[in-house]
Amino acid sequence: MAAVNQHPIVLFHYPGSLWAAKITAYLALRGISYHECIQPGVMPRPDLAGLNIHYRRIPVLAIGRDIYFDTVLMLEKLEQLFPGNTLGARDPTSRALEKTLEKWIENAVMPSIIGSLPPAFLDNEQMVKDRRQCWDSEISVEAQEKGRPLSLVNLRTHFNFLESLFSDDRHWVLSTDNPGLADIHTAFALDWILGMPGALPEHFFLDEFPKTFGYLKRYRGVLDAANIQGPKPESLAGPDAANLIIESDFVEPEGDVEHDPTLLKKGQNVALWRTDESAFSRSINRDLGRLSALTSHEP
Ligand SMILES: N[C@@H](CCC(=O)N[C@@H](CS)C(=O)NCC(=O)O)C(=O)O
Repeated sequence: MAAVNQHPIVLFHYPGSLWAAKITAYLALRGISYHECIQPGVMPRPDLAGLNIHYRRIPVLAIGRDIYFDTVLMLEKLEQLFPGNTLGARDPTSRALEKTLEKWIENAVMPSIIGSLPPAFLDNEQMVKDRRQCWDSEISVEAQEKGRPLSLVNLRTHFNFLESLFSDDRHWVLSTDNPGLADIHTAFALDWILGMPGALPEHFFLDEFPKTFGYLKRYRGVLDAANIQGPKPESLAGPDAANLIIESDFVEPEGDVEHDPTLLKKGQNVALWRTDESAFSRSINRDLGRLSALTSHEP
């Protein structure tokens, strides 16, 4: 098998994608070279369908011929497969805190961020029509207007939590010298909404949470510097990205189905879909294949 850094990385994403910002930040902070294949912001995505991928979320990451869905898995793989200047915490307590922050942002902070977006953000018929296929919740300018006050109140409590974390003037979440994975988890989504002029009410948070704003400014500064100094992603058209992936070797060994509590067996035909999408989305955005591996890390 070739050394892992000889395997190309291809990131499928679109500009403005909140979750893709997390992966691009990670790659930039580590100075890892990659290719990108820019996708439409709405379905269909023929470049992915051409690779027989029906998962509808962005980003999608290929390392060699292996394709990874969901940033949780992508970050774990990049940490494992590309040793050297990794960004993850080393000791068990910090690692546990890092994971907890990842989940806190995804499950608690993210809904407040999305709910805090100005209703005008949804004044896009094509995008609203597309996202209604994916989610069961009501998506409209009116629903956004109605839900926004609660989201802003919740967002304020999240800022409050961070303000107390930074009260001792630490620079980074785990008091490290440089930003680590815990900082990417904590900052990427807040950085995304702050980068959207007028998304948060002016001075609503700024006066109350100066240390958190200082932290987010630091994060943005380090990221801007890494983007200027580091390798620029090489853009590929869909067919070129597909060829590069198909002609690459698998980067990971095939693996096994380990003690699966639902008794799935290696080699069995399976369908894969996200459980957090609408019934309609689950019925069409599902991937079919033969099960190779299933572990407690990759359930
Ligand atoms: N948990 C997923 C979330 C990905 C996600 O929701 N991405 C958004 C874009 S930022 C998305 O795909 N929305 C629906 C779409 O673009 O079709 C991850 O970590 O990768």
